[in-house]
Amino acid sequence: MSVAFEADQFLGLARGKGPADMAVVPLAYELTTSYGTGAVDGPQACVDASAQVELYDDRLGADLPAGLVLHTEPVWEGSAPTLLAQLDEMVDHARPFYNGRLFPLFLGGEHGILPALMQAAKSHPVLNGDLSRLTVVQLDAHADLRSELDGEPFSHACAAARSLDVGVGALYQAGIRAYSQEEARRIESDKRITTFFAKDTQHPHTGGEAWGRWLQCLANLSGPVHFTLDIDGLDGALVPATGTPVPGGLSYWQAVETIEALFSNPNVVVISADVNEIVAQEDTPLTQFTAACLATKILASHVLARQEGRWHAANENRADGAQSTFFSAQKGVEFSARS
Ligand SMILES: [Mn+2]
Repeated sequence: MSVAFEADQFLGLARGKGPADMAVVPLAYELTTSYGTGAVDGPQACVDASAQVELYDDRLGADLPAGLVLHTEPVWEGSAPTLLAQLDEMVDHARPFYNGRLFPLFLGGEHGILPALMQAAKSHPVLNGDLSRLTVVQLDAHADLRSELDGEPFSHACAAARSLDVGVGALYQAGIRAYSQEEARRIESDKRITTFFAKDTQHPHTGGEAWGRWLQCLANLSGPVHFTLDIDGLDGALVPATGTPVPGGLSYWQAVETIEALFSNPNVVVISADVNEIVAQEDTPLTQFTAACLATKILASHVLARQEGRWHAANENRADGAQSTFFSAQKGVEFSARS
């Protein structure tokens, strides 16, 4: 069977017929980058690179989209004049993808997108306005737990801290190897945070044991999860164009193993994911292609979760209509209240 190739669609897939089951949502957002720039063009570069990714997934045993409908949203670009107003715009853009029927995969853009996505996730039927039920699983070189960077509390360097501030219940992070004293103290003191440091999981002799504990941690999770993959969690050699590439990071297969462990946990429903800090590399497409391969693994793992009955749980206890009043009342409050 020949399938029409569509250049602007993720994986080059033909536009699906009927309502979408999964959506790739590119967010061209870059306002607080502190080192290398270019994250604004990353999402489109990732969509372009995805045309070269194999559709076949070994765990799925089939080609994507494996009977489901994948929708690729046009690239979103914020137009509001301030950072906080752009985050509000992003919440409005992301919210429809949290209707409980779709699995959204957001492509960033700097990691500063995360608190906006969490704000939007509140309207997911399985959370029904209570973000404390949500766990965030993060792969990253940076803890992203600063109270502010360069005076900006919504900097990409604060993404995890602001997500906890808007109400996320628990945070599990791995790959962490660049963080401040303030962040080290917060990791020690905040009971919601569990951190696996790269110096332990990547240790040449004992790394395997530490990595095993991370996988065990993922296996013990339950309830709704958002997976946030900052590609700088990978070793800098794999993603040299990302804003702040850091040596000593995760291997590609550790990222794949994390995704597979999370999506195959029978007690977890992964309601959404994002792959962020993608920057278009010019001499070779390695950075954006690596991001596209992991984004594809996320989609394949979601399809498998549906096939094995781990997605219907997301639609139980649906409270139709509850989201509209909740958000019209909340709109803008958290993100305009700067301390
Ligand atoms: Mn980050």
